[in-house]
Amino acid sequence: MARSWRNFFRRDTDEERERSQTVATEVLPESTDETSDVPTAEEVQAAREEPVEVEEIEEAAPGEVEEALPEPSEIEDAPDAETLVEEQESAGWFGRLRQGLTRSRESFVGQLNAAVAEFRDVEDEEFWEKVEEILISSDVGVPTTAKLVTELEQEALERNITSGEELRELMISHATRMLEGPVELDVSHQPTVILMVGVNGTGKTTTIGKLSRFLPGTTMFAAGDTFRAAAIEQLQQWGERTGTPVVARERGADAAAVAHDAIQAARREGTDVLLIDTAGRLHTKVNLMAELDKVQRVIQRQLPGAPHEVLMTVDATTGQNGLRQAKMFKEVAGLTGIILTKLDGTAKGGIALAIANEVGVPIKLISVGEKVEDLHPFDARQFAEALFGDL
Ligand SMILES: Nc1nc2c(ncn2[C@@H]2O[C@H](COP(=O)(O)OP(=O)(O)OP(=O)(O)O)[C@@H](O)[C@H]2O)c(=O)[nH]1
Ligand SMILES: [Mg+2]
Repeated sequence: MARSWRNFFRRDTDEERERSQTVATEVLPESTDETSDVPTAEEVQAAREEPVEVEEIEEAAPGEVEEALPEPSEIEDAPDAETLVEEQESAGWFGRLRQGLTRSRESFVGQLNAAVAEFRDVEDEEFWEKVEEILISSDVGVPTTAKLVTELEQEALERNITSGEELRELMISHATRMLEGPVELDVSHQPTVILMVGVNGTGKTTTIGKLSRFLPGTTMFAAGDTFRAAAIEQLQQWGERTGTPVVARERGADAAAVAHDAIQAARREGTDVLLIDTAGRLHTKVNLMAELDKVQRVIQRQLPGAPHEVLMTVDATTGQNGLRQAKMFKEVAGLTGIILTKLDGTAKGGIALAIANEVGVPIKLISVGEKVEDLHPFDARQFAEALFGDL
């Protein structure tokens, strides 16, 4: 089944999962020595209930957070999530995706088409060199291209493929396999905390705004980018547009303190999903990473198990640079997913393959434009078809 918003959010609660795990453990053999150190469910629960200390963070003065929280405004003309999903699907997401990938398809797929049209013989080394060249020039990158071409060549040889059409189908299935990953977004917690990270200008704030339109239940934003001028206002505008309350402090405030306030507010208000924005740039990269680390620690201490998702926006137009950034953020921030943005602005959509193959974090969402409906759950097969399919 193609990935859509309807099967994108995982909503089963901790309780439901625990119940299914209990059933599973009942059939397990008696515990062995290695497992005897594992705490019992009661011990885990007791540990969870211990008061959590947050030393670095000053508590917000009474009323301070409330003041910062505007009442969700009525959003006229804005359809609810269900209607929005229906509109996006009925308008044909695949068409929009193909449209978004036009530049990529026109450049490298055009070249690939020409090469494949001439394909006759699997043992034609020149043909494979040409394919390699095309893939590398569209940012698939050297290691990923080598892997893909080796696999393709091997299977084409085994199956004695002689037609360009069969070869294209093979390319689509190999690319699909490479792009596939656990795509679902875990929104089963109360509140679920999603931390948005990434280099400046890659689309963090915009994606928070867009994503909130599709999320089930109630949402809240936290303006954790306290560094860039106008970053707080930008998120507040999204808050107004989407009817979402925004927790913010003044510019220059401690980002971890904002996250702390926001978790308190989300708990108090019974919010389903809290989306935390972060800075993409600080004075130095070391500062940025230290800040992200502190934000994460404060979140974890306040809400064990959170953040439940750490999503990184990667700007597809930055190509191999984006790939390097993703590897770095994975080390520091422990990513759970990548959101590949601005695919409409590049002729090098092949970067998706490099990211999927080399970073080891699934691409969960893609964006092919600035509008809300340009954001969509990532579907490996659909993407490979849109990229390699006939022009
Ligand atoms: N064409 C196109 N533009 C996009 C897409 N996603 C985001 N943008 C634009 O990219 C610009 C930067 O987006 P932001 O959301 O402000 O990026 P950011 O990561 O929050 O940037 P900083 O706050 O500076 O760290 C905005 O003008 C967005 O509208 C996309 O998929 N396609
Ligand atoms: Mg931003």
